[in-house]
Amino acid sequence: MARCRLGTMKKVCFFTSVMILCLYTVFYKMCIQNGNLLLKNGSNSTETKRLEYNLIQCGTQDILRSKEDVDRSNPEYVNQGSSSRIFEAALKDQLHSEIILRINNSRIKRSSKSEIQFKEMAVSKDLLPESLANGDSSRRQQAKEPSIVSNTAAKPTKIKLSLKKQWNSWMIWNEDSSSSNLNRRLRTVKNNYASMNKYAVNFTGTRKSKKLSSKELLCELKQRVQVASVEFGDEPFATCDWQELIPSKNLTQALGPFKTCAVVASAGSILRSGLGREIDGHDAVLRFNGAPTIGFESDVGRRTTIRIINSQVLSRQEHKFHDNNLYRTGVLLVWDPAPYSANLTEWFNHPDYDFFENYKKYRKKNPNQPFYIINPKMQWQLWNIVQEITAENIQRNPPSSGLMGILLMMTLCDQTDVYEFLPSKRRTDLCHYYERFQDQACTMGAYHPLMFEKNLVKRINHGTDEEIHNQGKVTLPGFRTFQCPNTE
Ligand code: NCC
Repeated sequence: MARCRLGTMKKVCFFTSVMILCLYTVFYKMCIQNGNLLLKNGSNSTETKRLEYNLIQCGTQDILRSKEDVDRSNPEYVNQGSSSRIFEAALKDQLHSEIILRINNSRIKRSSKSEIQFKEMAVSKDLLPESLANGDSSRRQQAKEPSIVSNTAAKPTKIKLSLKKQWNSWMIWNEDSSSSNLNRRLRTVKNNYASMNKYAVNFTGTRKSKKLSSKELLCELKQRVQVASVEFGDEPFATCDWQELIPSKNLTQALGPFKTCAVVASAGSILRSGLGREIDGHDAVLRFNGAPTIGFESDVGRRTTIRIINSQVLSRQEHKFHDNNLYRTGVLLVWDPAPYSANLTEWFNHPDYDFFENYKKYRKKNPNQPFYIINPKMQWQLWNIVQEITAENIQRNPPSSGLMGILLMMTLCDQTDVYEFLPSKRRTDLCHYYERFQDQACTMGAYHPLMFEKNLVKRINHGTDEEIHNQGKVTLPGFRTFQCPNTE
């Protein structure tokens, strides 16, 4: 009897083991093969590429221009001054976020942790904000995971390897990016700015019903955007003190023409690019705000021909504009957002940041360094075009310094190479190559309609996708080098 029971038990055990083995094999095959298949099938469709690109759109912070914006847009946001708080708030979001890839109604859900395998070259540990390094260890552990690529990450599984391969080859900016590509938080900020209308934007243009060709778009820029600086004699800059302060030669007389120019965006992704030598090989190099060269020469180069700064840099104490040697090199240009329809006098009486006194002070101290004030009409001429080629309402704020710099160089140079404005394969949430805080808003835009600016630049690129991928490089023709109908 006992022997019989033993026999039955042996049989049950055997069959159960076989069943488990079979189920395991079937389950394993389904997971791995379906995962790869879904991605392979998706590899031809632009929709899938777009969705794949969206995978990096998780985890956010917002760059807001002023305290006023912070209050109006969302009380929980803080500005750059407290970047560690921003950083921690964003990490909370990242930890809650899941990346969802929808392909043919199927969904592959990945936790934020697996995003680590997706980002090829993000941020190394030494770039982490001190706020994290000082936090309690369990939280630190948790917080680091979504934002750091560990060189010693556990061996990726087959599915992760497959995803990574696709990712690398698709890391090209989608020129039709829309707010659906933004995470929820950045989308909300964008919508708030689109309705806030701080500068009383009264857009009367029409949205382009058909997509303009690259050439048509270039002609719109060439014919409608006037790159100009404030000149002595323009009201209210007609008094004697201004005569001494505004450079006597205007922008285009003083600068250029150049054959080749480089525009260096300040994005963190330029770190470890080794682009320094190539950038310095251009006839003129443009940089932005407080972007340094010392200590970063191999990635960003050492020459600075022109520096565009926004009015915050000139007005806010923390930038130490008068004392920092960084600003002593090259030609300076400052811009400040003006109301959409304001004339120079109205703007002068109500600038966004009151930089005029500091401008005067700097000019008196450094009379030999050319320093221009950009005529604010340029920013809205440019904004109008970005809005017209975009199907949705963009932020009703001026474009970033980046797009203004690009337009300036297209005016002065026969060829302009722009670096890391469109993110390369090194894409990271690290806001600037010279600072430690991370904020996706720096690349995608919060206050500025930056994502839409990037769409425009992608559409007029004369370079290749490989160059965007490897060098974050876009090549743009100078306005002098092509003709447009009905003008020349
Ligand atoms: O960050 P910022 O720009 O100085 O960068 C210069 C230009 O590089 C491009 N960029 C930057 C970072 C990134 N991750 N991706 C990018 O594409 C953008 O085109 C950007 O214009 C500005 O436009 O003037 C801005 O200035 C800063 C800030 O005022 C200055 O750095 C001085 O501290 C703004 N940040 C804040 O106001 C908090 C930023 O929104 C725009």
